Amino acid sequence: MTVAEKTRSETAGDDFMLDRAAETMPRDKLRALQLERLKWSLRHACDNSPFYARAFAAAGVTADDLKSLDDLRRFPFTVKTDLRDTYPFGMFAVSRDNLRRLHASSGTTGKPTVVGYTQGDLDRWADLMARSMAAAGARPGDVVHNAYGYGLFTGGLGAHYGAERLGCIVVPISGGGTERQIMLLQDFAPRVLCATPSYALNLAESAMQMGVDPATLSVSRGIFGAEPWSEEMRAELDRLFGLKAVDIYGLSEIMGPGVACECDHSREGLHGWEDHFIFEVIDPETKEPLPMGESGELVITTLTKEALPMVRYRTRDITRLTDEPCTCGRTHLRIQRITGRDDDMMIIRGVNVYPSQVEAALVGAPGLAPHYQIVLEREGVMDTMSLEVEVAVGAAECEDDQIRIAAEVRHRIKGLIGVTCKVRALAPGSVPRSQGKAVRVKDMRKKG
Ligand code: DLL
Repeated sequence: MTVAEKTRSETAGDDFMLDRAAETMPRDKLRALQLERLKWSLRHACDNSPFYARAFAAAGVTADDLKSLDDLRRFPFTVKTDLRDTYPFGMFAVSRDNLRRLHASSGTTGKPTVVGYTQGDLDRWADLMARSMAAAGARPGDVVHNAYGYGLFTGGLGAHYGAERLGCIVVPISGGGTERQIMLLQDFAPRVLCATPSYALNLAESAMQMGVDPATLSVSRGIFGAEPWSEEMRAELDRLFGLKAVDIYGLSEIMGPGVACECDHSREGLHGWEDHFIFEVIDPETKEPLPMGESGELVITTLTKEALPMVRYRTRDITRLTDEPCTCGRTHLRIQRITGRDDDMMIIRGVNVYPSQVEAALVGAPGLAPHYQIVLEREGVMDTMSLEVEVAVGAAECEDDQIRIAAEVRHRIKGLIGVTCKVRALAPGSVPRSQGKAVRVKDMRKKG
């Protein structure tokens, strides 16, 4: 399929919504619904989860203290270590016979965090994921190539059941086996590609190596998430595949993918589904809620979760919210692109740097392929950052060219981010390729 044919087969301009009444609900009605559901959720948490009964008692609040949405700020936060401390099922608010599924996130150290779902939770997740995919431009009848990993990770099954709920035809390919994926992308002609952005990039590159121009593949929507990515990476994926790349967000502690998703109308921030969640942004230091529009840590409260209600869960994700109306007509507030996690933030000679800023400076730079790794080391008491970047195929003929490109990148990073770092420009194919969530940072600080 040529890019021109693809564009003609587009559904651009239609205003399909899966649940128009919910998605365009006037904000005062939305807030009234939130209050009603929040009262239920706090009561359910307190009555059925010994963890929350203790946490509320320690904070000196009861579910009855919530009279308005503003009262939520009187309730305690929940953090990831609460799940670890109560491993595996200690925070659940339903009995075992009501559970239908478990997922878990691997975590870098020790035990994973385990989350559980009732049948009702699974149904609502599929509904919200279907709503998200429709907002991103998927339509009933579309073939969906689902390259999110299947298993304990919520990406694969989350997108799978959402796509089925929307009425799509799912190709449950999972991650890996990249050459086979290219064959199936050609043969099954999907309209929608679901993957992490880094794996989508890997797919595009592998296609080119197999002599297939990814822009000639049939995919016209990419539903990409599960890791931080930049506008520059979006532009690169749009260009390589000739598609519209749309950002989707979620986390297993809250549900999985589909907590928020961009619409393909504006692609300016992700609609957070406020009929099922309350979103706050707090200052991570003072823990005080910040006014709309200010940047800080995203905190999410679930309104309808049965098995694992979450009260004021600190996501560690850094973003800001906007309630300005969106061109698509949806009334739910928008979460701006997640710039990173506060635990991913690096402090390099006093400058705060997120990996996504480095990505924004590298992707699209002349002579570079969009693959990189950040290496953190310690010199004395200072953290230092060096970059391993990759030259584009044909961009460097000799070592001198690689040295010149490295110097240009160093200059660019200094100009755009304000930090000095060492840069190694490596030959094409040297940086490890992603199969799922990309490992952007090699932290050598603890190793010596
Ligand atoms: O990554 C769920 C998911 C699957 C989302 C597929 C989107 C698509 P976890 O493995 O629990 O769940 O990881 C959650 O990943 O707190 C963020 O730090 C990060 N993350 C997820 N989506 C985005 C995104 C899934 N769109 C953690 N942008 C979250 C930036 C994201 N970071």
